[in-house]
Amino acid sequence: MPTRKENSKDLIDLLRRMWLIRAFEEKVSALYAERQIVGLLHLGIGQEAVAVGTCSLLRPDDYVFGGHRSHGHALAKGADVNRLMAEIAGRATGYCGGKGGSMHIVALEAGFVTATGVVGGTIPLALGAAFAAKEKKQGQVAVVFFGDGAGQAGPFHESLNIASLWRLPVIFVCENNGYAEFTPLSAHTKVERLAQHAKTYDISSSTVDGNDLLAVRTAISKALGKTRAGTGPVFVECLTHRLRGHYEGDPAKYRELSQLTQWKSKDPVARFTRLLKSKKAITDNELQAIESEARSRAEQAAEFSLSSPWPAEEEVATQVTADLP
Ligand SMILES: Cc1ncc(C[n+]2csc(CCOP(=O)(O)OP(=O)(O)O)c2C)c(N)n1
Repeated sequence: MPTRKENSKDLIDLLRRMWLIRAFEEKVSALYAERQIVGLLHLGIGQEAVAVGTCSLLRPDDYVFGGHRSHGHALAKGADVNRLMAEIAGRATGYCGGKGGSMHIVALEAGFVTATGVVGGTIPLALGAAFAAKEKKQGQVAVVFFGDGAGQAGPFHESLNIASLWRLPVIFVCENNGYAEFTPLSAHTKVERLAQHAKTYDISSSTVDGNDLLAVRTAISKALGKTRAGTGPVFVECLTHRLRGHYEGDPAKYRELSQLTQWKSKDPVARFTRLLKSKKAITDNELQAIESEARSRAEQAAEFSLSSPWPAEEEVATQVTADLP
């Protein structure tokens, strides 16, 4: 743990990034409860350390891909808070003109290439970006976030095989949160650690505590060192848990209360806060300021979104297919 003098500013910045995601998603949840936001909503509350631990080490020109639970990944890569919230709220000022919604975020200027509701769907797409990065020879990498459920999908296995074979600069970040929708890991695979699959395909891998921000950063930093050096893909499995249901409104009866309580005690935001406090790297005033700044940023984004127009009727059929050059 660095001393306050060394780089407490950097550590505080990491906490600030996690708080922005937490405040953003809590605001989205509140708007959903008020029916100001509709549709399916999957929140990553409790998983912020994976997004921030990973993206805080990336270059602006690195490519990031997400899935159905990716608000945090997009924010961590630098997506605009207003445009992201507006997209989730289905407004014309959103990243995809309000037609993509929560599961289809694209924030290209931030290097967040795309997300999808198709489980495992962006894993092969990340390989495409990695292939392009390899050709360009500028040291860029592609990072793809996915859950343990995606690890049972065909494209996951095909992608690991090709990435390894072609030594593509891609980092597979598996958020193993113990559930695929309502199904516990033990009921959808015999493979308890998803990193085992990486070994099958001769890919360097590690499994880390995904609620420990610094542990995630250490693993990703090592992965980046290898990948940027041209040695091929790396697989990082982060053990974590979502503190909400699979989707907002999910009663989550499949999960024991004791399990939830246990994971709440490992909440990554509170945990990193405790660490910084124990090392006297942050004051109570600084902590308060970080939380209130994040909450007011989320409030502003909500105001921006709800005062934005809906997509125009004539826009319905646009952006449906890609225009090939
Ligand atoms: C190809 C495909 N199959 C099934 C679904 C339905 N589905 C939505 S989320 C989900 C579970 C995904 O679990 P995981 O990959 O672990 O991600 P998590 O929800 O835990 O973040 C499933 C099966 C889907 N969206 N796409």
